[in-house]
Amino acid sequence: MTFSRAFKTAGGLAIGSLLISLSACIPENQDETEIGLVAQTPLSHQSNIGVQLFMWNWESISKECQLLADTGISWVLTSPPQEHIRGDAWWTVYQPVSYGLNSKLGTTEQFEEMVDTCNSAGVDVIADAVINHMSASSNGTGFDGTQYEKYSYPGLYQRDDFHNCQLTSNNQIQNFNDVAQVRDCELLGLSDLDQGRENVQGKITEYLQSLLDKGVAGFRIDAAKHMSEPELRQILDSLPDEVIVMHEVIPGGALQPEQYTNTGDLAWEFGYAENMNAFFDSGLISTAANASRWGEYLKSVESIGFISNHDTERNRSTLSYRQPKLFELATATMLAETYGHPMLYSSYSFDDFDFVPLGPGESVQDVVCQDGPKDSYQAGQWICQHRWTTTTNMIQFSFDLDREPMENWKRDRKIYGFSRGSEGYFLVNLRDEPYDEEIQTGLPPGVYCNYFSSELLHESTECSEQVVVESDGTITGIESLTAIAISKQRVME
Ligand code: LM2
Ligand code: CA
Repeated sequence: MTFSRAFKTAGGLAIGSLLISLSACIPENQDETEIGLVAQTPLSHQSNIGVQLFMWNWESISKECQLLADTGISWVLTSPPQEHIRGDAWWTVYQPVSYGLNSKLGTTEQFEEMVDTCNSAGVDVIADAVINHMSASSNGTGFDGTQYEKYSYPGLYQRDDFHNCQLTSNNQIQNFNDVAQVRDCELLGLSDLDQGRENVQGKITEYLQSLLDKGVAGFRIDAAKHMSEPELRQILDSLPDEVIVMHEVIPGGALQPEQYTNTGDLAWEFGYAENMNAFFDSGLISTAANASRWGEYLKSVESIGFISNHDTERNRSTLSYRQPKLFELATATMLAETYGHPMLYSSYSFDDFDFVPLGPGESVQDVVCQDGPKDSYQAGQWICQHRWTTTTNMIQFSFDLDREPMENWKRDRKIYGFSRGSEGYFLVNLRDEPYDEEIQTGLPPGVYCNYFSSELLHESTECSEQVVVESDGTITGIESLTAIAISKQRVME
């Protein structure tokens, strides 16, 4: 399973006066391992940049899709589309009670409209599939009126369809090193589906297929680690070949993401996000940014790199909008590096774990992107990180540098840089002060446009911030807390 669909539908993207040809992208089925050196310098798959629009309702995503396409984003990850328990918290959507689509994120019609709009714009929709479990409450009425009990959902599942692991006192997972517990006991007390049963496989397949029929391109498999890989495989194998599958497997304990990607599926590389956090937050960039760090990751071709997601921004294991400057620089670095399929993260500000901006009837409010300073958000404001100019410009950088390898590393305390072949150079300064030393870029002399900090790179070819490369290929200095991203494709003189 590959991103072939995205390649086919995206074609060429016109951005202002620029035409980005996606035909220069990686040919289908090309395996990076053939090229070698993958552990040191993974090759680029950056033409498949995605964004998680966390808790964006269907109407808001619909309205955003053309803009995503214009920026060069080719897939969007939505929050889970299915009926869920009632309640004010965002996480009610992770407790399904039926596979109907009316939810706090919108109606069935709004979901269909979103998928159609995004597909027409050339943006694939990846739906978050919560198929490990149902709900945790003993009984209740769902968002759309479904009457349920923890182990009984009308027309769907009955007691026998759930695991009863009997391995722990309360049937909940207690030891994450015990594979049987991780798979068969209850995650957070959520009733745990038995994916070995024919009825369960059938109902899940039907649900996923119904989303595909509406035009969804693929799925994030929520809590993949908590399902038996062969049983999950049986379900996924019954879907068409071109379906994109992204497993969420948080490493640690007995199971690792590698165990889920052996049929060409993708998985998030949590280590990448945590490592970015470690060296952006602590400044230990010179050690952490060692090329050998790639070796510990999932193969680039099967991984999704990211800076933050909805869980990690809450448990603070990664950077988040709370450190806007570092988040912005880390996102730029991800887009400049060549690892994996980058996923951007776009969220709202909160001061309480459970909070999501709601309107009437527990429905999520329409998104209004907040303009203004990045360091003073009020709870409930939508941050729309994917619209930040530095980010949209760096998407352009990643297209312009395409498959050029990372080389010619520069590492110093809180300074990290590398060239992209002989075509471009990227440098970031995390110090509270300017860095004055000469840095070798390997580029021919000239006045280059700095993608990172120039205004409106997408709307015009004008360049508001220029960088001079001297006759010996060096640049001198970089301001505090900023980045320089230059390429031969944007030389001013
Ligand atoms: C995931 N990946 O594997 C999601 O990324 C993560 O966001 C989900 O947790 C989790 N797995 C289950 O799908 C979220 C949220 C939890 C929340 C659950 C269930 O992070 O806090 O748990 O959804 O809605 C909530 C309460 C928790 C309670 C549980 C059951 O926060 O305190 O546990 O419901 O009642 C007793
Ligand atoms: Ca399970």
